[in-house]
Amino acid sequence: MKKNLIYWLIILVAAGCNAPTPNKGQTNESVESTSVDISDEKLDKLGITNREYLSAASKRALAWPDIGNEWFIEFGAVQPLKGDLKYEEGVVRRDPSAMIKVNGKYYVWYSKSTGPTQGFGGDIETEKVFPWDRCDIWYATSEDGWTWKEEGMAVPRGEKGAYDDRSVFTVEIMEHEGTYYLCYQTVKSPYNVRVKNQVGLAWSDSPDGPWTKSEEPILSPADNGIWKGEEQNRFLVEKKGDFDSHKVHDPCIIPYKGKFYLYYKGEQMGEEITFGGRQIRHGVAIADNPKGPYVKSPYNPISNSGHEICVWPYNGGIASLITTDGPEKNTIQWAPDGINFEIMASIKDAPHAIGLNRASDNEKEPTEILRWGLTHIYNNGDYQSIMRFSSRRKTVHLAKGVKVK
Ligand code: AAL
Repeated sequence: MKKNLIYWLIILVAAGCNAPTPNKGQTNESVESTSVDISDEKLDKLGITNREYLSAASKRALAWPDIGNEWFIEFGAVQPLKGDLKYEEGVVRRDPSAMIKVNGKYYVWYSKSTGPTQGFGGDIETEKVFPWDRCDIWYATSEDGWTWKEEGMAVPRGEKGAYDDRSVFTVEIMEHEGTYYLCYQTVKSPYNVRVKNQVGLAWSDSPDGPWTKSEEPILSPADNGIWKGEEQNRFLVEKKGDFDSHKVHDPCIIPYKGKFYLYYKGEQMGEEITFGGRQIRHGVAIADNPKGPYVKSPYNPISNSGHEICVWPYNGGIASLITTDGPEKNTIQWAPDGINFEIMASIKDAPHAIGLNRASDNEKEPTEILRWGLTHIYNNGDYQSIMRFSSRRKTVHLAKGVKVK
């Protein structure tokens, strides 16, 4: 144990000494790492030739945690759905919620709108600025997860003047003690590029509704950013503010440790492109009751990358699929406490906007819940449809015809 600790200290110091110097002209004191206490087995596993000459990459590899391939998966090609949820020209169906199973039927909720997107160049009072603008929340049911029946609207946009009068979209479902909760994004008109996005909640004692909406949002962006000037430009700021100073998105509530953890994506005023792409991070807000009040964790942000929230309980902690944006995109992470996430696997081609299958046995193995579920694709710039994804664990890489016992 003690030897282990000394070994890690040496590795961390060695890795730290060789931290990159990103700017031209700056010098980096080159420290040779010699006599590093690493086992022969470890060197052999990592294929490192000479312990006296460790490259920066080898030092990083030596600092990796000793985990197996239990979290590593590969996604298959996405498949179209049948019935009412197959692609329909002129209709946007996107951002599916998780699926839950009630009385033998899968239920899913999603954002639905009609007509093309005009964008921000014209009259934002009358036009549609994004495919997710002017949406209501609809739902569908299925017996097998392939053929779906659209059942109707679940949650409409609010009355003129309400916080959700422009669009309600990107919904998630949670069932707790016989009550169903939908949490979703909201926008109030006018939908300009600086508009703040919030989170609303609706509840019902049946997945078929009727739904009661919260009178106020349950989550709002941090209000410590300052726009620069009056121009409609979301990149111009005096001060950026917290990671979620502009938008709180993709809400997903998980009952956890006797409380309710609302995971969400933050967008920041003055968002930049980093060396990993868009500056997108996740946060969590915690409540004693499903309806709130939700209090943002002081540890936020709890990711430095990612896009849509895709989280599930596993082995006493919370797992999270990190996609699309940031230096740690395309990883699966896990936090023993729901807050301090570490990378467990690095994957590729993760589907977007995943709707997990909450009816699956998520404790069977780390990624069991990702065996199949829902996602969306862009059929074109105007219209999106819901699709089905699948994944499999990969533990060996074999040529065609080769069999291993
Ligand atoms: C999605 C989500 C949110 C955004 C938009 C619709 O991928 O992150 O829902 O607002 O795109």
